[in-house]
Amino acid sequence: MRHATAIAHPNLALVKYWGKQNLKENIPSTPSVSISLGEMTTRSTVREADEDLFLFDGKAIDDLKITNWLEWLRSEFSLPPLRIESASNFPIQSGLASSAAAFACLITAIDGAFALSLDLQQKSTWARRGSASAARSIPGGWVTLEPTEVTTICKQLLPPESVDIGVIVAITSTERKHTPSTEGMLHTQHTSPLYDDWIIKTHEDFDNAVSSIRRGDTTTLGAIAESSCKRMHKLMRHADPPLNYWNETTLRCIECVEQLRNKNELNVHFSIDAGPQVKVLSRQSELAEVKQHIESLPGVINSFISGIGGGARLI
Ligand code: 2P0
Repeated sequence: MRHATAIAHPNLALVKYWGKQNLKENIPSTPSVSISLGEMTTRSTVREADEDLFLFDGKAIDDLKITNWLEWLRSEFSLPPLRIESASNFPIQSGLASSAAAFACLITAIDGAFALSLDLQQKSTWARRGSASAARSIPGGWVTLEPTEVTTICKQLLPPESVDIGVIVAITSTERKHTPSTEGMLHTQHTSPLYDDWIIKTHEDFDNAVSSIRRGDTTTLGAIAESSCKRMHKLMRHADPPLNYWNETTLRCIECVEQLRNKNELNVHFSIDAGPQVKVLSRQSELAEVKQHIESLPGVINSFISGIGGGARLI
């Protein structure tokens, strides 16, 4: 029986993606930049079986996104029925990019088990067809994802240890998010009057972020990341009806980061995805100090530090 096990990390977009230019191929409207979160890991084992079965943390689940994606993959490759066993060391579907790690891990394990011989770009494309952010979890380190007319180009801009940045992840809720990202994105792009401006500004953010990463300028990069995050959430709040992923603790974390920057003069910036969790970018030498401040806030369930991780890989 053919089988393989892979691991992958979720990624944190410093310049964010929110909106699609091609729904069928799941191609984002804008380029994005991300870092791989090495402390958070999804592990998937794929093996040939008598029928398809998907187990998450040992429990059988029915996931339409995965079923449809497998059907698409089978239209190009001859694959047997699969038993897929996955587990993550972080809460899923709560704004921590679990689907990014999941699809990057799956295509890596399937490629390994059935010798599909996919190169990095092809794996990234298949991961994107499951979840666009998953395309960025294939290379690891500092990653760019750029749309073309028909596909996306994914590149590792720099390897993991190149820039002095770490991340504190603050968990403010373990509930599943109320609006899945795809649904939230389509609703936003169809109803928010700020959408056209978002596209223009995100292209500018992308160019500026790439050059500040290359220069190792973490202050400028942090400011771009924070403003991309704020712009994305403002875009959603202007949708009709408005879309809000934050809770009271999210706001408390934001205030804390602003204080640490303005009063304590720490080089810290926040980023928040489609959920209430807060990620704080900081110099590595200041991570422990920042974590102490964040975890003392009422409502923060727990927090942990993550360095920049590698790409999706077989183990
Ligand atoms: C990102 N997010 O760039 C943005 C920022 C969340 C906020 O990509 O529809 O799960 O499956 O492509 O990739 C989350 O959306 O959405 C996401 P689909 P995905 O990381």
